[in-house]
Formats: sequence, structure tokens, C-alpha cells
Amino acid sequence: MAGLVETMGLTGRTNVHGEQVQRLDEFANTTIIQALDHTGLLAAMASEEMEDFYPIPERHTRGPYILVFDPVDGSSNIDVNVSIGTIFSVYRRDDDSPPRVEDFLRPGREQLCAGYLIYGSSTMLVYTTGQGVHGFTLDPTIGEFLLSHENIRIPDRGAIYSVNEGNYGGWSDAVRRYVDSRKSAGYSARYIGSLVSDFHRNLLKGGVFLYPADRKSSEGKLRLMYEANPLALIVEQAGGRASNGSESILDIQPRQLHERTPLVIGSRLDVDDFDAAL
Ligand code: AFP
Repeated sequence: MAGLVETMGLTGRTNVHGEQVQRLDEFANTTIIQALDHTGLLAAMASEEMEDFYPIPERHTRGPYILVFDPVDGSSNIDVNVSIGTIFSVYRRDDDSPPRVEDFLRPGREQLCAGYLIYGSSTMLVYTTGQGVHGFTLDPTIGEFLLSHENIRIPDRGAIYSVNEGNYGGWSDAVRRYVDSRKSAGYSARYIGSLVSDFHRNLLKGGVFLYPADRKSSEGKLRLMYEANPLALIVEQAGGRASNGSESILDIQPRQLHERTPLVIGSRLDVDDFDAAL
């Protein structure tokens, strides 16, 4: 309904990343918090749209879980009707003391559950709790997500590469060689500009997505906690890999809530080639 009601366009605010906040970013962030803050399941939440983490108010019962999420991934695609998504990840904390930021700064391997919703030609929920990756499609006639993609496995090698080649000039020689090698191997280039959508396509068809470090962003652009980590758990559960070029994304020890990381993710052999090229 975004084009018909006041949910298109900017709020006029910028977020902790210096990005202009879209109305839908704000709406989605508030909707997720209001849907979950009184469930008695969570102790705290953290989001791309909030500088600090959000402790569940004491008027509500606090639970053993913490949630990290990107309310709208691909915001720059909202107004141009290109598919976008929501990414989430759940950890458990084992003490009743008031939540602290340290509760969030844990390696991705400690995630209990990770998933995303993709708002494309159909709306899908894809998640893992460590027992494989499963996809559900929303049936709008009954308002239910129905199992449509059970036990998703990503092909060991793909034929698609996804990267913003506009950044080519700022890449290291090794990254340029890697991308050139995909071209000379006859891979197709596909880049939507919404991580969830590029990842989802490669998950189903095989391929590799990368957002490497470059001269303008030495740590890459994507956020470790609520972009890279959840998708890394999903891709590993589907037989693929996710790396920053030197280590698995899931083994990185986070230092800050909104830290960035270089990311290469997708078919195992394509990610192996990237690590070998560096
Ligand atoms: P937004 O949510 O600000 O649109 O950023 C999207 C994103 O984090 C990720 O979804 C894309 O893969 C990547 O940034 C696109 O970045 P470029 O526009 O620099 O290619």
C-alpha cells in the first residue's frame, strides 16, 4: 500500500549510519518492537534504525532471548518498487540481570535462529534454527505462511555473481582479479541492491554475492550483526559459506553493535575461490 498511503519517502532524519531514514524504515522498526516487546520472550532488541539497544521496559516481563534485526533491508529500493526485506537473528542470554550491550556482542555461531522475510512477487519467510533452512510463502487469502521450500540446499558452485561494480575503481587488485575470473568463467552478473533479494536468488540458484572493502569503506558497507551474521548462518546450514576474506563471518568477535564487515557469501566453491584469491 506504500504508494497509496503516506509510507513512501523520507522522514527527514538520518540514522546512526548517516543514512537518510525512509518512512517505511521507521514504520517497520516501530511495528516489530510493538509486536514483540510485551511477549515475555525477549530481554532486549537491537536494530539498524536504533543507535543503542532497546531493553524491554520493566512494565513488561523480560524473557531469555534477544533479537537483532534490520527492519527494512534495501531501503533505497522502496520507492522504486524493487523487492526489499527484513533480516533477523535471535540469541539466548542466561542471566536475569538488566540487559547490556555485551549480551549482543557475540559471534554469529551463537545465534539460535536466523531468518529473513522477502517482500517480492510473493512474500516469503526463510529461516534456520540449526536444523536446515526452510522457506514459507505467505498465502494472502488466509494470511498464513505455508511451507513451500523445505530443506533448501545451495549448489556448491554457481553461475551468478552479485556485486556493485561501480566500486571497481576502489577495489584491491585481488578483488578485481576475482570478479574478472567470474566473468571469464562465463558467470552472469545480477545485482538488485537489496542484500536479501540478491542473497535469496543465489541461495536458490547458486552464485556468489560480495560487498568487499574498498578505498572509501575499508570495512566494507554491510553490518555484521543484522545483515552478515544471520545470512551467514542460513547459507552455512544450506551447504554454502560466508567469509570476510580471512575468516568465517560466524567466527568474528563483534566489538560494536553497528560494526561493518567485508562480505562474500554464497556457493561454497565460489567463496573458497575468493579466500584463495586474497
Ligand atoms: P539500504 O538498506 O540503505 O538500501 O542499503 C542496502 C544495503 O545495505 C544492502 O541491502 C545492499 O546489498 C547494499 O546496501 C547496497 O549498497 P550499494 O547501494 O552501495 O550497492
